[in-house]
Amino acid sequence: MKNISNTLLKSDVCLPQYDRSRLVTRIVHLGFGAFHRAHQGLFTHDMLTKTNSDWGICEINLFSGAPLIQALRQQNCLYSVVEKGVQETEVKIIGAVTEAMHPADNGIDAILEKMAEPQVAIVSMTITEKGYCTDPATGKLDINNSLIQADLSNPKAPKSALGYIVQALKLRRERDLTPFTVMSCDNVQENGHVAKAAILEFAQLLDAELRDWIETNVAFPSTMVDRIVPAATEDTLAEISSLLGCDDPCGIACEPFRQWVIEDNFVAGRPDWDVVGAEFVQDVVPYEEMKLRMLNGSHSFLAYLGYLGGYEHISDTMTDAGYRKAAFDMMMKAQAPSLNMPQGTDLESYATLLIERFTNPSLKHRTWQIAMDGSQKIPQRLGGSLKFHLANDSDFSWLATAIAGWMRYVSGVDEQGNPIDVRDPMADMLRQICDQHDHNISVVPALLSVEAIFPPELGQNPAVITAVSKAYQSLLDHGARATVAAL
Ligand code: NAI
Ligand code: CS2
Repeated sequence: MKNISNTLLKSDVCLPQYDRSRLVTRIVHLGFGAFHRAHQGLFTHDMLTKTNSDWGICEINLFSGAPLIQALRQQNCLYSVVEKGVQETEVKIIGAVTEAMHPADNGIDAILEKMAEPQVAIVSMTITEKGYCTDPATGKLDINNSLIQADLSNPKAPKSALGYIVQALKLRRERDLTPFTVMSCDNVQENGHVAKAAILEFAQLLDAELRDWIETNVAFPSTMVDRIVPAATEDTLAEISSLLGCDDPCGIACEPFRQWVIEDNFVAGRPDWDVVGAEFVQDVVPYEEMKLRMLNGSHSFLAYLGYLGGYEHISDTMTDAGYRKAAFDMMMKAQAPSLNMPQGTDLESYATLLIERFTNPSLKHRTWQIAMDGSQKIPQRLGGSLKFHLANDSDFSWLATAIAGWMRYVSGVDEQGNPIDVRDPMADMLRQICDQHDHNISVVPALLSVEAIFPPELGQNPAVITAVSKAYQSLLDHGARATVAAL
């Protein structure tokens, strides 16, 4: 079959300009999703182009995505990334991948053995917020999570990412091998600490000595990752085919912007991603908070209120002056004041650039996609700044409106009475609460009482209940567009 590895590609499409046979699998990545392909995959590819490094990546999907892994293997582990600016489009063929595996094809043991290979130095992850099996409000391991329950009763045949990592580390310890670094690249605040805490807690339930060995020997750097990479649609794949001259089911389109700030804490070496723009720092937390609150917080605001207002894509919301102003104000008035940034950080320029990025009409980033998994996202995107405003008695109406928008959204019915396809691990429970209150304002305190999302200091706070109720009532009375315009 004609594919990216055996076809003459269009003349302006470049194959990797380095000898791929020199690559060794030193990174095992869990989560060959849209984001990783356009971010870590591309950073590694660019680094391989510029240096003599031999760091290659074995791609693994643990759950869905088996066809993607099969397709990747069929095309010699090559795939394309299309960077779409407002005017220009650039196509790159990524050569950094050495292998691709899925438990459904390769079996669990083969994956564990891969992770336990002596030269593997980093296990990285983009497994979505819910992949950490933690309670979203506290960041602690949720031992009632069904994957965790399954892995505790059968640790040699894990299902969760945590289960795979702990079992692979166990094998390495038994074989007297060096451990690997666990590097989370998910939009989770202090993602390294969350991964570490969840892994240690899980290991403790299995084997306290193993837990101590992991704590002493494994590094869990936190990272701030940024690049807008919408899920590929049929249109995206058709456009990629026409740019390449052949199909690429693994192809992905994204914005030109990219940023990666990494805590420099690795136990078995690391690639020099800094030669291609990544930053290694001692403390990632300020960067993570800035990005999660200003970018992701306003993204969630635009996702819920945009969806309810009838806007399909983030770029569509930016054509509405009310949404555009509200998003900028949310960044500057609700989120920026809550941040503690290193001296010289210009948050206003950052916010202006974010609005520009959101406006890019070439990116078809669906409000529905960002609205997904709100129960996992809201605490880290809105919770910290909400605490700041409560302590300072300052205005948080943008945050309250975002929460009210989420509440209206998870009811599962839009402003025209049409069903909403709500995707969230807590969707059924949230829907039940909404149904009990039948779109009545009393749903606000009821949803604010869900402690996995809102800790009591926020959910039971009278100022929060009042502000969210006011915004919710406005959504009921006037709809999303008017509510946003009035902010
Ligand atoms: P995606 O839906 O394309 O990929 C999700 C990946 O996570 C898949 O590989 C899937 O196999 C894996 N996964 C899902 N549930 C899992 C679980 N319970 N355990 C282990 N693996 C699981 O999504 P995409 O766009 O790649 O985003 C993934 C994550 O990357 C996001 O949740 C976010 O944390 C982070 N991210 C995404 C950005 C974007 O613009 N798409 C930008 C910055 C970060
Ligand atoms: C988005 C993010 O899907 C979402 O929740 O807010 O994936 C966003 O596109 C990225 O974090 C940008 O770096």
